[in-house]
Amino acid sequence: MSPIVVDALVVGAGFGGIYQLYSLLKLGLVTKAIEKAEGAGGVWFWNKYPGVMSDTESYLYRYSWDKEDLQTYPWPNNYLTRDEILKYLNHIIDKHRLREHLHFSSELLSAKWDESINKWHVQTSTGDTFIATYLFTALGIHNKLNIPDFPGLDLFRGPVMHSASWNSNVDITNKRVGVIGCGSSGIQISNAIAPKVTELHCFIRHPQFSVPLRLQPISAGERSGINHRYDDIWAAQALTREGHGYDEPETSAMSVAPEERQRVFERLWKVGNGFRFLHEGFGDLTSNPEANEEACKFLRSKIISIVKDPAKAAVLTPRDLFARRPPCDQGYYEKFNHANVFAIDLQTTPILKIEGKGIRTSDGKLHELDVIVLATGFHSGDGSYKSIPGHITGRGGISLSEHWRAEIRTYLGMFVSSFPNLFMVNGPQGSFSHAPRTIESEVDFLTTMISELQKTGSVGTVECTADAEAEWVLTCDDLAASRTLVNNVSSWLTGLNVDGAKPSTLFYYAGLKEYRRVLENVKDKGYHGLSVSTAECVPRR
Ligand code: NA7
Repeated sequence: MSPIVVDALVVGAGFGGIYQLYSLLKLGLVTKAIEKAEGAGGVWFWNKYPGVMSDTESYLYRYSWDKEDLQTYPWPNNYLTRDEILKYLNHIIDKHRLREHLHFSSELLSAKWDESINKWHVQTSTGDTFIATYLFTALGIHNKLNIPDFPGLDLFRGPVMHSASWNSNVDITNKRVGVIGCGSSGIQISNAIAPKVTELHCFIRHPQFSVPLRLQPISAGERSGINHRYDDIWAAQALTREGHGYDEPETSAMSVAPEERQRVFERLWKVGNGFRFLHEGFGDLTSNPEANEEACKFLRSKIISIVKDPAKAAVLTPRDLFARRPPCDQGYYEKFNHANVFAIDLQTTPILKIEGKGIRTSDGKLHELDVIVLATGFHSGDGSYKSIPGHITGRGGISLSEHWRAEIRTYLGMFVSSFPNLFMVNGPQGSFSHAPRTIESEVDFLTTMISELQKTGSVGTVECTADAEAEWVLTCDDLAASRTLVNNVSSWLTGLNVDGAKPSTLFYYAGLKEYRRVLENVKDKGYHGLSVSTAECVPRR
């Protein structure tokens, strides 16, 4: 098969890939996108487990640039289910005639930078070879599954499913189900399946603080109000840190009287949403351990008041800070008031092995099961890149996995030194903020950059300098240490959800407003930190 020659190849058809494809086509570049899955949606395509849904407000969980669509596209509730998100993304694809440029069921097998012609050679699982001037990877951060090395896992006689490879043909009704893990996925799954199963065994290593989601319908009046304010909403969002549509006061939790603190926490608990709980009441719950501990005390008391059995409540009550990515639920803790729902403390009794009939913990007990669910998360961040079978290989034949052997290193979360014309959308060390808007900020930056470089008519390659990359890593490390508590706990935010992993900084934690300011600044300074060579003309079309 002769190679497919394109200006740009986009990998991935989630929020990032779809918008990047749209933007490059609008620029007039010959662009194709490949996607491993048979449909669009990225992480939402793969995660089809019971109870899966978003915890970002529906009116914000969409693209800001399609003004007409913002007015007309329906969303019935304040939060979206997975199916609603997939429907929305497919609607965007069709509305903007992107489908003809998308190759589904086409996995990126390898990408090699060819220094002789300054192009990427990309091989896919369908046997296609692409020759691309620009390679945009929108691989997502929760792509490579984390399957812990439990001894005997293959000996289990029933189905074993990871949360992101849920098998809808497995009927869990009236079955004894074990769920290992209690992050967002484990909590949503446990909550959704508890009423259907005979027994639910939740294997919990580090319990998490879950705040009710408070799913509710949006009335026609509320929708109309949002429609009228949409431009202002997006403008205001871009000036916030988290970008989730709520106020972000600076007030320290420790600066108010304990009664006032309690009143605020109580209000936030009633409003719902973990991110909102962490940011809408006080400005320092995610950075000041003392303030965070006050939130923890409040949430621990909620867990204890909901879960009637003190032994179960003890297993479900976190001992460490509220510094993981906050999960949300719809009655999770209440489910443990049912006699058939069990909480197993893996810190006291770790999993010893898995046997044909179930999971044996270190106290010798066999938890007999029909189905095992691994809600054990992902090799988040770099896992999506390191798991590419034939690697991404840059200058001098070095692979991205080798480049990141000691630590993840990027510039702005989009560029990697020695990897010319490789642009990551929503890559590691991008901003930790509202995902669709963060993605839009990156895509807009990259597309403007390409557009400006194209105008010069003499662009060969663009890549970040090793210095810029090193400085960005330091910035990310400093921000994680000074503005967050993520280093105080083990979670996917530092890669420590994976057994034996080394901690690394996966995000830039100064927030959306600052991230957008930095990007603007880089652009205004003539793409500071990026080195542009004029080795070859990019063909104009
Ligand atoms: P998470 O949040 O990384 O949660 C993974 C869970 O799996 C967490 O409770 C882990 O416990 C647990 N885990 C991982 N390995 C083990 C082993 N070996 N033994 C026992 N328990 C284990 O993944 P999710 O899929 O829930 O959520 C990921 C993101 O997707 C989420 O934050 C949203 O952004 C969407 P641990 O805490 O490490 O003790």
